[in-house]
Amino acid sequence: MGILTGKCGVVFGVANKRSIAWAIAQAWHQAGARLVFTYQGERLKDNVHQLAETFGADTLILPCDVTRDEDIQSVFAQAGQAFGSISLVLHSVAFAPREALEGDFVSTSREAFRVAHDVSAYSLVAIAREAAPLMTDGGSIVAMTYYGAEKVVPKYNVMGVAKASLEACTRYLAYDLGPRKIRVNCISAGPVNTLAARGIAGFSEMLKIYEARAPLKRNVVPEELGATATFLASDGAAAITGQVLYVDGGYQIMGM
Ligand code: NAD
Ligand code: 0WE
Repeated sequence: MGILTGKCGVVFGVANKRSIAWAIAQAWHQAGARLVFTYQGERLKDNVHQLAETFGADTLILPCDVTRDEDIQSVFAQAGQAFGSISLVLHSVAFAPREALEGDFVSTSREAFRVAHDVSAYSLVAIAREAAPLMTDGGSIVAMTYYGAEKVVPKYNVMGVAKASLEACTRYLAYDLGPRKIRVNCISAGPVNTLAARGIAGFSEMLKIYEARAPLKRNVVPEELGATATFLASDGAAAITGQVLYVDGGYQIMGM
């Protein structure tokens, strides 16, 4: 019996085997949860099927562009039919147009700002709204964030502003949904080499800087994000809501 036995959930944000969402889904599955997966579009369909079907050929795998309300509604309608009620949601989705992560923040276009906030922050609100009616016995919503929400990380730019919004959305959702025993928290991960991180100029230097400065003198590994997300999803975290938990080797505490 795992600590999530009897709990059902929906996972947003698996693109490939390196995705943080996949590490967390594996941990939730190993802890006994039953999961529905979503993928962004046709391009990722085969990838996500290959991964998710390792949990059983009958695993429900649904398309969902989180900028489309009708996609989100359809996912929860089908999850409701499959499971009756749910208690877990993982939000592990972010996007800003590439050019907005390259130049100066001051150059951010209105459109890049809008897209980054729509995909990376508003989507949590839309997902929570559709998930909540299915969380009849309470629930745990977990979203992924990054330190660039709190301090300036050069080139993280509009994503940092969108993550600040995501973290504020987490607190307001925690307030709204708390009376229904639905908890909403963020995990702030140190840098992890995923699709979203690859191709970011200087990413391997960033990994070295974390290794040198973090109290634990190393980077976080995806399994550790899985373990933290499993704790947040479990009844052991029943009194934790609206929080940002840093899983970063301690990097965030440093002043110099
Ligand atoms: P990833 O590329 O594997 O995951 C990002 C996911 O977002 C992909 O699955 C992609 O399909 C999805 N996505 C983007 N736009 C979407 C849309 N319109 N609709 C639906 N899905 C969409 O990379 P990752 O590093 O695993 O990122 C997952 C989360 O972790 C993100 O929120 C990211 O900001 C956060 N995070 C990553 C790091 C890191 O260093 N990799 C550190 C801290 C936080
Ligand atoms: O949240 C992220 C990255 C999210 C992301 C990545 C991309 C790359 C491809 C959002 N949008 C896009 N758009 C693309 O076109 N991280 C926490 C990883 C990350 O990204 C950085 C970082 C870190 C850390 C960008 C600059 C500086 C640091």
